[in-house]
Amino acid sequence: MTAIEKHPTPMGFGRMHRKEDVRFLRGHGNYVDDIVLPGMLHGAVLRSPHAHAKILSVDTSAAQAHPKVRAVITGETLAGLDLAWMPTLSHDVQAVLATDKVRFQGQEVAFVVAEDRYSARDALELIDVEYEPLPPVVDARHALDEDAPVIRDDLEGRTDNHIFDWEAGDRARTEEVFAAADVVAAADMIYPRVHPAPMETCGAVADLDPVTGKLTMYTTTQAPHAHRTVYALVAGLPEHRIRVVSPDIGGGFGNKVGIYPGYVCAIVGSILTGKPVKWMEDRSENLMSTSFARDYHMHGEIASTKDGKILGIRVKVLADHGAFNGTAQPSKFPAGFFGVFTGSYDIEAAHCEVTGVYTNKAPGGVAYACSFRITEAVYLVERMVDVLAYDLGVDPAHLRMRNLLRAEQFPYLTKTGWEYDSGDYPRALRMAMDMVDYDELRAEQAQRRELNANGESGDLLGIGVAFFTEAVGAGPRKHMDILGLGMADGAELRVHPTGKAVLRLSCQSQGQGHETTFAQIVAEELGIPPDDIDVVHGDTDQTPFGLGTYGSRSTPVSGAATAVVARRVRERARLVASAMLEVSPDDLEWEKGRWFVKGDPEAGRSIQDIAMAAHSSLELPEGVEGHLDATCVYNPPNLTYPFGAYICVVEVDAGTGQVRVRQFVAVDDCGVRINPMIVEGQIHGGLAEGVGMALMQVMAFDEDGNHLGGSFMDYLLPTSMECPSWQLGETVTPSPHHPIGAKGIGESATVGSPAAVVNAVLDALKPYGVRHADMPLTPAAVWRAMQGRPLRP
Ligand code: PCD
Repeated sequence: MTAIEKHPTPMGFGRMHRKEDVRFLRGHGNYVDDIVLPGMLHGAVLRSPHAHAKILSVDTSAAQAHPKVRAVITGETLAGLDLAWMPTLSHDVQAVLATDKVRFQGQEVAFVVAEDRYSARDALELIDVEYEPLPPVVDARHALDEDAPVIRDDLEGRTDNHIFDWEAGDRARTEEVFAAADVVAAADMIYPRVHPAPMETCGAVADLDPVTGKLTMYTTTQAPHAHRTVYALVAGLPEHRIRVVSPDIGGGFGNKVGIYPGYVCAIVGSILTGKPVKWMEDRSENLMSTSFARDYHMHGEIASTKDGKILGIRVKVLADHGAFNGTAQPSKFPAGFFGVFTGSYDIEAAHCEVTGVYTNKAPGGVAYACSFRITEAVYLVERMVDVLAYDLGVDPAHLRMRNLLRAEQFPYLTKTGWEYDSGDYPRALRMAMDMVDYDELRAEQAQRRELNANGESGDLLGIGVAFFTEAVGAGPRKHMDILGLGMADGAELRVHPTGKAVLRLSCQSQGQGHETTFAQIVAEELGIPPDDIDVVHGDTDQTPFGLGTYGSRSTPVSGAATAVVARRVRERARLVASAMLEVSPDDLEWEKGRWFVKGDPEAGRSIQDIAMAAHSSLELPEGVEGHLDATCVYNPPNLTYPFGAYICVVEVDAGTGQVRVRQFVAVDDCGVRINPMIVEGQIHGGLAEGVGMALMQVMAFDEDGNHLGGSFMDYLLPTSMECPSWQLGETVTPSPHHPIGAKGIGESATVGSPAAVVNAVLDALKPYGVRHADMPLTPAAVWRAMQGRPLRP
């Protein structure tokens, strides 16, 4: 069934058109840039042209004299307010506006507030900054060189660019396993710096009411409550006088998790002028200064027996964190959840080491469609398995099938300490292989290779397989926090007298369709039609506290909170129904939408009737105060572990290196699906992102640290032209610890697909003896990889 067909609205889970699309499709969405307040002023940021330079002086007098300028803010101004530096999400500090040095090209140096956006931008050109350029550190591999310039001399006692060392697994045991193995395959690979690049850039309207002292912050944030608490802690503003409103968001993908200097400047601008101040990034500012993702240099090794039983995996990573350590992940995980690099395989030992370094690049390290570095981990292990298959001369799908965890091994404790909750991996891989007709494809490939070798065809055929396990739904609060805030989330459900309901959530949709799916969870639990349930999010004055949406945690955490809260309402409804029917609550039985007397199905009351009675003069039973409303804070007992098997088929033009994705089969298992149509849409989007990263995206820099991808002319987004018609399959292995058995899905396809595409391209190049090549596999990169190599049939 395609999304265009009309689905009848289900009373619970099932395909249902998105409620929010009524406004989106008619152009009635309300984004931050749509917000216009009386007397509102506009801010613009002056950015550094240098990657690394000392600031000698900043002269703002000409800008101040501009007739439409109301304020010019510099690092000095902020230093006076103790706001020149702000904490990052990784216990570092980041300059809001530079005072001493600039540390990456595009860094924020000054902020102009003017009557209109154009004047603000014009006035930026009137600011005169004198810089003394310093040598930059551009290549992370030289960040720890003896003579490397020290980037963070603002930090006391700093003599190098080292940030952290982190390890996981058992080094000694891994060494033993490797020493005894028949085969060890090694490879170096880079997961390049990429960018979430949401359609809507980041921005804010800061409105500090000079009379009440209340700050209202309309902003593009995936985590409104966390932002509010951080503003309170950093700026010393009373938290109850801060309201963060996240209106409609045009895509987040991790880009809207952090707090950016522009937001803080907009707040200071509003304090100084007494007016609301809007600041919206343009595309180049978004690509150059806000959160990048990945940038991992990885050395992987995989050990196996000579007949292909994988024994161990070890990895060394050099992580480029840019000029400020601003990665977004739970505090105890400096390399995010990279620890899941053992992937989906049954192995004996594993070990990894990650070293983080500063370079003169933008800060970030966000979980771009990736639950905290899982994309890097999955890419590593899935490339390593293919490298092993190459060295052993065996089929990569068969090698995977032989080593995948088996259904009876769940719950499975990995060698690095993750407890995978549930899965049946071989079933998913078998389904994907059946869907592409794997043996048939390999036969076609053999024929094609013959033609290639005889010079009768220049089209190479490649088949790429990838299997992934993700860890999403962070997380159990005793292990996971961000800046000390435990990663639980809340839900509140109010049922009005007439049986209509409003659900208030701490998580925040950026396009995922929460207004629909979360209403469907309540509908499933209570039998109230989804159209009768309003979902409210994105306003800290109206919703319960929680850490927000990223790492595909909404369904695992807030989705669970929603199911629990609906069950609490159901239990209260049972007590009210027992009073209405004059029977003991124990004699009542639930069927979707009503309580009825056991053995007498006619004697029942609908949830709507019960809601009215709960607000009426009916004598309520002991312990029921009235109303049916309930709240819940959900502290997940574990993460959820969605998984999938992907097979990609590509054709590569041997003359030009151009890659065409001919076919892509994706079998995903995210447990119980609330809305299969939305789930499929999530997968389609993620697969497209994977094609983008594998074939065309990298945030490149020249040797002076100049950013080479500051627009969509250079930083390419995949379109339908580069994507095939996706073929999806599904298996359903419910999460045993989640109230409705659901696992997250939002990031699965972005996590799993890059390896499938790269494996396919390298499979096509196999006759040339190409064992590995780094993303992005642009025509130039593919062509370069083939050069000078003889074609072997
Ligand atoms: N679901 C269902 N079922 C299941 C699961 C799920 O139905 N089983 C659905 C839900 O409900 C929603 C969706 O689906 O609606 C999704 O989900 P999840 O998985 O839970 O997720 P969330 O949390 O909600 O979200 C988040 C994600 C992320 S994270 C990202 S990147 C991306 C995704 O999401 N982003 C985005 N997707 C999307 N889409 C759109 N449209 N937009 C956007 O922006 Mo990060 O960390 O932030 O990087």
